[in-house]
Order: sequence, then C-alpha cells, then structure tokens
Amino acid sequence: MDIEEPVTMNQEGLSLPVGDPVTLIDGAAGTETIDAGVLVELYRRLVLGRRFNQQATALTKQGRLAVYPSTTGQEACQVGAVLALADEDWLFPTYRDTLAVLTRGVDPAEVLTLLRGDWHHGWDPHAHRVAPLATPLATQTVHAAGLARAAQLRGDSLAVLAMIGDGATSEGDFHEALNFAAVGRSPVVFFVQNNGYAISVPIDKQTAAPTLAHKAIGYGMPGVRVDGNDVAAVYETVRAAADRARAGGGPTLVEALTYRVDAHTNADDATRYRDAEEVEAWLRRDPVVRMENHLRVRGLLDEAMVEEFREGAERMAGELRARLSTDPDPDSSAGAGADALSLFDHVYARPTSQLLEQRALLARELAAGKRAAKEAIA
Ligand SMILES: Cc1ncc(C[n+]2csc(CCOP(=O)(O)OP(=O)(O)O)c2C)c(N)n1
Ligand SMILES: [Mg+2]
Repeated sequence: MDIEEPVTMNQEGLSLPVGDPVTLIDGAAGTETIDAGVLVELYRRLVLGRRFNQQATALTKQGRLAVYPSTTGQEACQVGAVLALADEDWLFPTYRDTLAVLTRGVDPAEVLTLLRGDWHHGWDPHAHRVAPLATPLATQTVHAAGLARAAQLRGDSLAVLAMIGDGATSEGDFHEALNFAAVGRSPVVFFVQNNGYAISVPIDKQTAAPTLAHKAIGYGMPGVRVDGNDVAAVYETVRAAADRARAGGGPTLVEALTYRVDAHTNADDATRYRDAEEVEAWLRRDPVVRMENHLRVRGLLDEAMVEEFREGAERMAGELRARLSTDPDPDSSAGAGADALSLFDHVYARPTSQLLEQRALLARELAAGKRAAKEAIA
C-alpha cells in the first residue's frame, strides 16, 4: 500500500532536533549577548545551590529531613531555567526541583517543608507563582498546561515553566499535557531534565525515541536540546522559549542533558546500577566549575567575588541548619490555631460523611491521648 499525501501540519517549519545541543559557555557562540550582571548572578546562584544541596543532604543524616532528592550536578538546569522567567510567569516543579523553587525566591526552610515530612508543602503558591513540589510523576505538567490555557482565555500574558524528569516523560500525563498545550498554542515551556536515570532505569530503557526532544514534533511544537550543565545555554534557551510562549507562539519542549551526581535520594544506593567512571566523566563537566572558569576567562569574576559568594552561601546554610534543627510541633505546624484536625479542612469544600467520621475518630483519639498523658503526670 502506498502512503498517501503527507498530512498537513498546523504548525509550519518544524524541524527535528538534530545536531549538537545548544552550548554557550565553552562553545563557539559564547556568552557576549547575555548581560554581564546576569552571568555573574547565574554563577552566584549556582554556588548557593551547591551549598543548599550539601546542607539538605546533611540534614537527612541528622534525621531533620525525611528525604532529599539532591540536585547536585543539575544546578545549571534549575538556576538557568528559573532565572529566565519573568515575575508574571509560573513555575510547576517536581520533588527534584527544590533548587528551582529556591531560585524563584521561596524561603529556604519553606522549600524543604514537604521533605521534612510536614502535611502541607510550605509556601503560598501565589506569593512567588510557584506550584507545590509534585511527587506523582508528570501530574504537574497537566496542571501547568491547564493554568496556561486559563491565562490565555483570561487574556493574561505569562509563560508557564513545567519541569519534568526523563523517566516521567513515559507517563500518560506528559502526553496529555503536551497535546493539550500544542492544540491550544498555550504558553508552556516543558523543561525535561534528562539526568540519564529514573532511579535505576537508564534512559535507553525508558524510550526508543532518538532523543526526548524529538517527541515535540509529534505534538506539533518545537523541540530543542540544550547542554544542561551550561547555565548560560539553559538560561538563553528557556528565555527564548518563554518569550515565544508569551508572544502567542505556543509551547516548546526543551530537553536539557545533565547528570544526577548523587543517588536518586538519600534512600538509594546508586553504586548498584552505575559505575564510577560514568560519574567521574560527568564530574569533569561540573556546571559550577565550568561557569566559574568561563567567567574568570572573560574577566567577569575575581577571587574577592568568589569568596563573597561562598560566604553568602555559608550564611544561608547556617541559617537553614539552625531553623531545621528545632523540633517541629506537629499540632501547630500549619500556623496559629491549627492542629492535627486541620488535616481535614482542605480536602473538600463540603466534607463527605466518611471524612466527617474520620475527623470525629481522630478527635476522640487525640482527646484520649491527652487524658492519658494527664493521668501519667498525675
Ligand atoms: C506516578 C508515579 N509513578 C511512580 C513513582 C515512583 N518514582 C518516584 S521518582 C521515580 C523516577 C523518576 O525519574 P525521572 O522522571 O527521570 O526524574 P529524576 O528522579 O531522575 O529527577 C519514580 C518511578 C511516582 N512518584 N509517581
Ligand atoms: Mg531522571
């Protein structure tokens, strides 16, 4: 059977993402088109991010954090993509994107609230236009596409950055979100951090596509590959995609090539599924060192600035350690007047009978617990 006429696409001029990923800091293009102040700020944020990861990992060892998915090695992705956003834009992060949330301006202790094991996620999403960290894979992509569509219908000019891992691109939600955003030409930047693994599953077991960026073409949006360990390249690529989105050009899929230097979380042993040489090779492409070297060669960074940024990161880490080393009171963590029963407050606008039953059960348990404690003291 002959294949008939080619299908007419709604989008003109889409081409497959072939060739090398976008690289600026040690590529031919260079960083001259980016403001020097922005470049230095990108580096300062990388230094803060590296220290934030070290501190959060230490807090898991002290039992102060329940779990921490480290972004060591992926700092350029999270810093570059978020600094590329405008104030009016929205960010939809995953559990791995704590540094992205920090870079958006959320208080460091609030960033870690969920990972501390609290029942709420810590910050007001509207204050910085940052949605909660999504643990169920790819669910944030449909929320992002929905918010972008709503903004379009209301006539608000903004872009939405939906962050996602390589493994999560196999979820149905990812497909639905890309399709929905492309059909509506909604202002979304889908930003995949391809760090090579979904826990122990390597990327070649995840997809048969030549690259993750190729998937964009099937939905009718551009797909771009970028060096995810080059903070300037990530910044420029996401900035261009977000500008395009705000101008009505529709969504873009960006695949950033990076590496998760630490294990999946503190509960994982990565030596069981990858060898030391692979890790070493990526350490030679460390995003913080690469940017530092680049800025020094360009004469934009000196020893005093490096020292100042390190001291700033040290102060942030010290304050974070102090704040997370106090014992949280589980009955008042949601603020004044809140207690364990407030768990039931935000489930439904009108609680179901089962929920009311469960609430009453917990209320009886709590009262019995208090009585028992009083008797023990008496
Ligand atoms: C719907 C769903 N299925 C399974 C999981 C369990 N899970 C947590 S992280 C993870 C791997 C995700 O890998 P990737 O998307 O590459 O992100 P990374 O952790 O590498 O940043 C899996 C399978 C989950 N959280 N949600
Ligand atoms: Mg991954």
